[in-house]
Amino acid sequence: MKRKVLVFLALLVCITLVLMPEFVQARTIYSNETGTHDGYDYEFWKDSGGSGSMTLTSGGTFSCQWSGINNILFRKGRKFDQTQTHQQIGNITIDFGVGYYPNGNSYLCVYGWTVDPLVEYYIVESWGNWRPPGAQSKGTITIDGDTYDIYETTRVNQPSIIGTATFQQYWSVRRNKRTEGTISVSEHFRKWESMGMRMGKMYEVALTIEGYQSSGRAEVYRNNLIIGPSGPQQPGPGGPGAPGSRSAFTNIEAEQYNQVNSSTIQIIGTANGGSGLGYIENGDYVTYSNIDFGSGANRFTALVASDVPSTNIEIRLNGPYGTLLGTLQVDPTGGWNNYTNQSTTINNVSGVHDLVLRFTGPVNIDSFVFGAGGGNGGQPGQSQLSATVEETVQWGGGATLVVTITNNGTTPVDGWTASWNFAGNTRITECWGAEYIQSGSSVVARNANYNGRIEPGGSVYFVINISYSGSYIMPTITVQ
Ligand SMILES: [Ca+2]
Repeated sequence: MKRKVLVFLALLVCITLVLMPEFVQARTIYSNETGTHDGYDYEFWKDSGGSGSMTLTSGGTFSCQWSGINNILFRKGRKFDQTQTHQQIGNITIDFGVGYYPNGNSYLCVYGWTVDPLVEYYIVESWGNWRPPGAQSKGTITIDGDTYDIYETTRVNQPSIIGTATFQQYWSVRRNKRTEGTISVSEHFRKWESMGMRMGKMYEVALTIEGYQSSGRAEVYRNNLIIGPSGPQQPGPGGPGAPGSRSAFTNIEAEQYNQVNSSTIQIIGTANGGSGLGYIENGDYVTYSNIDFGSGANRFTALVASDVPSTNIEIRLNGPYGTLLGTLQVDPTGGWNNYTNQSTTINNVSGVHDLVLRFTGPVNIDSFVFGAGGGNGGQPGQSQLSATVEETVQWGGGATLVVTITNNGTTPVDGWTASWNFAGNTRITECWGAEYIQSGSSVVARNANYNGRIEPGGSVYFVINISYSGSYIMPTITVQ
C-alpha cells in the first residue's frame, strides 16, 4: 500500500514536470564564463581591472553592467563546431532590441569569429562616444535600411579564440545608430566576401555589448537569432535532394552539388554577390547527380576565377575516373575574385548522367553550363538569338537599359549568354533578370533561373542600371 502511494506520487511529479511550462532560472555571473542558457550560447569575457555583471534571462535576452573595466564583452548567440561555412549553416538573422546606456567607449553589435581563416568580425549597430574602428573605409553597403561603412583591419599578436594570434578584423558600421530592428547577418557576410574579405568556418554569431575603458549598462530585451534556409545559395528546383534531373543547358551553380570529395573545398562568396566553390585542391572532385544532356551537348562553359598558371577541370561521367568527356584548361583571370567564362569542346554526350568535375589544382568556380552545336563543327557560327538594347531612363551620370533577347529560330533555346564591351568607364550598378560579370569594360550576362528558355519567336529581357562619367555609348550586344 505504501509502495503504491509512492509510485503514484512519483508519477504525479513526473507528469507535473512534463506539463509545467518551461521556466528558465535567471542567473547572474560576475567573472569569465561560457556556457549555454535557455538554448543560447553565452559568454562573459573581460581582461584585467574593474567589474561587470551579466544576468542571463530567457532565450537570447540578458542584462549587463560594467564599471572601470579595460575591455569587457557580454554576448549571447550561437556557437558552431568550426566545420561549416555560413552558407552551409544557412541564412542568419537577428531580431534585437536593447536599452543601451553606455558611458564612454562601447559597441552594440553582432560579433563573432571564423577559423580558416581566423577572422574576428563586427556588425556595429550603435556605439558610445567613439565610432569604431578608426580606419579607412573599404567601401559601403546598404542593408536593412541604412548604409554601413566596411573596414578591414589587421590585429597583430592579439587575444583570439585560439590564443594570441595575428588575424583580420572585418567591420560593418552603420551610419545611423539604432537599438532595435532586424540584422541580416548573412547579408553582411556575403557582401564582405564579394569585396574579397574571406570568411572561414563559423565559430560564433552573437549579439554583443562591448565596453572599452568605460562604464555603462544595457538591457537586451529582445534577441532572436534565426537560422533559415540559405538565401541566394538555397538549392532551387533540381538542386541537391530534389527529385528528377537538372538540365545541362541552364546554369548549374557549382555550389549546388550533390556530393563533394575534398577536405578543403568551401562555399565562398563570388564577385557578383553570389556563391561558388573555392579552396579547391588537386584531386578534389564534385558530383552533380542526374544531369540531363537531352539530345546532345558538346560544349562546356564555366564561370571561373584563378590566379595560378594552369588548373584543369576534367569533365567526367559517373565517377572521378569515369568517362572523360573533355578537359577545361583554366587560364588565369587576374585574381581569385575576377570571374570569366571559359569554354571547351567536349565529346558529345546525351541523356541523363551523373556529372563529375575533377580538379587538378586550385580554381574558384561559380557556375557552369553545357551547350550544343557551334564551336565544334556544329551550326556554323550562326546564332538563332538576337539582342536589342534600349534606354528607358536617364539621370545625371546614370541610365537604365533594357536588353531584349529574341529567338529567331524554329527550336526553343534553353539558356543564353549576352556579351558586350562598354566604352569608357561605364559600370553596371544593378541588374535584374540576368547574372552578370563585369571585368573592366567587358561584360558577360547570363540568364536568370526563370528566363533561360525562349520559345521560337519569343523573347525575354533583362534590365541594367549603369553609371558613367561624361556620356556613354549604347553597347552592341551579341548573344548566343
Ligand atoms: Ca554560383
